[in-house]
Amino acid sequence: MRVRLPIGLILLCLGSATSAFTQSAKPEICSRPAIGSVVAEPEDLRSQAGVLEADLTLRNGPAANGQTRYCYVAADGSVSPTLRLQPGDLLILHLKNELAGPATSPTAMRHHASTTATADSPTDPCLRGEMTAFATNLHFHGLAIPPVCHQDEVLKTTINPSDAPFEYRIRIPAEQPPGLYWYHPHIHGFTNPQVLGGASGALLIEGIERANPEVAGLPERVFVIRDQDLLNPDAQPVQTDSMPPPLLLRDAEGDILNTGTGGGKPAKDLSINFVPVPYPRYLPAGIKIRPEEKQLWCVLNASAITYLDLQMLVENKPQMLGVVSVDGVPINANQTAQKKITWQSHILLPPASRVGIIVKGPAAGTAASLITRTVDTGPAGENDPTRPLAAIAAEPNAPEPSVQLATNPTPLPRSNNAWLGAVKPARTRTLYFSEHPHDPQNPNSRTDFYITVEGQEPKLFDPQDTAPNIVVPEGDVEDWIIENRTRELHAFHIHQIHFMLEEWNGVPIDEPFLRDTINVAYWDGTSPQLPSVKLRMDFRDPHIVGTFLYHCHLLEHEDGGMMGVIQVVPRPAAESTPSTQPTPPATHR
Ligand SMILES: [Cu+2]
Repeated sequence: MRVRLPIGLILLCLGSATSAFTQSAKPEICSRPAIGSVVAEPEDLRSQAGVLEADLTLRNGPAANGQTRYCYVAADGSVSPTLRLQPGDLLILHLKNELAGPATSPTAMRHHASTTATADSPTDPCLRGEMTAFATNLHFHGLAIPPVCHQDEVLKTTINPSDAPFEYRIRIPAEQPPGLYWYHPHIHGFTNPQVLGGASGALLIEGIERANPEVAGLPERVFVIRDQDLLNPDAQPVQTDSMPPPLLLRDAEGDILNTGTGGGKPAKDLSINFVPVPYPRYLPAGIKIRPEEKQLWCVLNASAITYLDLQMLVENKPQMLGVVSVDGVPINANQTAQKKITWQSHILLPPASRVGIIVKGPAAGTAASLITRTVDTGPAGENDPTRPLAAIAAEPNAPEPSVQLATNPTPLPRSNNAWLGAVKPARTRTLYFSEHPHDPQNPNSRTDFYITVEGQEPKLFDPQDTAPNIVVPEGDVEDWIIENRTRELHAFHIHQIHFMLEEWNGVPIDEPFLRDTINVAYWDGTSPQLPSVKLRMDFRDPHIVGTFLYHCHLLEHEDGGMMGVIQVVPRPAAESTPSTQPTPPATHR
């Protein structure tokens, strides 16, 4: 699709061509490990005496193939470090924006007339609200922290390259469940190019061994799986059988559509801790582990659009993986049930989801690998074929991970909150995903992406119109039914809170944990019954009062408009909140 660049952007591109992008003597910005190299853990930035204060700089730069890479760089040079904190700690980040160059995407350009800040933009980054290709901000995905500027506010907060370092000052709630969270930019219209380019990092709330003694003493590792544009977009698939190569069609975003075969050219390449595993040969990264050693792996799918279905193979046989946490929340942390591990042979991870898994190293001398299996994303979805991520080598001298969980942890106190599943919802709402191609006959025509509260007019998210689509009193619990009226998967995410999956396509589910991101199945095009999830939404936490977002976490869809605004309004002081009451809940207005 032809895109017309605004004059300002053209001038900026020309200006930057001689500054940030062509000085060959400088070291490569956001350089990446070699294909096939051994996976290194991200560096840890750890809180001390209850405080983690750190400088982070967001940079970008061109790769040899012309793609734009993004990365966070800490003062010590570490790239996209893991922020490690304890519940109750203070996190102080000074974020400097050093974005430069021709860094925009056709997806973003289509939806936004302007990609550069205007001359009269507000000087206060908290009030600016101008989403441009060179602006950035931070979202702390999964944390139950206030949606206000300098904490976790992304509707207005925009930090420009000319700004001084911007301070984030966040108190991790004492009740924040121990597990894996993450940080990434959230500039509407430009989140996709920044995250796809690599702008993401892990945030780990330590102490899962206090919620689950079965992981006490285990070495802990962090793996961040990201997607990126294909390094070899013109290569033909390497066929491993006699199947004819599948017909490749592209959607309006230029992504290769789901072939439905499990093979063929993927829509995106993948990397693991930035080690690329590119199509078409998928030379795996290397993971070393001592033979039969048990480890806790904290895995984040930081992909912009790629679904993962993780599996570990030993001698080509799937291994059972012990899931101990999902989206940062330990399994059965607050219930009397004793089962704190669920064993699975493969784990679906939509974009933005995390999982903590107990993994056992293979016996010495056996071949093992970490793969992602194909995900059927629907006829309008992207092609996510089966492919390896890493070859796992069992070596007696493999280096031990730098983090080892406490061997004799103090158990976490039980939450005073009633289990979400036992609280009566105040009301039920229905929301639905829908898409509208401008030319239904042309799969390459522009598509608008919507998430709509039933009864309201479908409307593309507009950062200039932040009137809430949904208003909820603090303290309430609601049931939300999220329908998918499209022919591809979507991943529903809401900021600030976690929710409980109650029903999957109308079938009751009993999950003893919470999520902040959930896959919604695609519509087959004929069934009268639309695919849906029913979620119990928890607005009891007073920390989250304010205005924030819910959206699809497939970032092309989010940038394309599939996002809405919710406001949690404070409950009058005279009215007691039902947050600490057991069932039956207090009455609701
Ligand atoms: Cu979506």
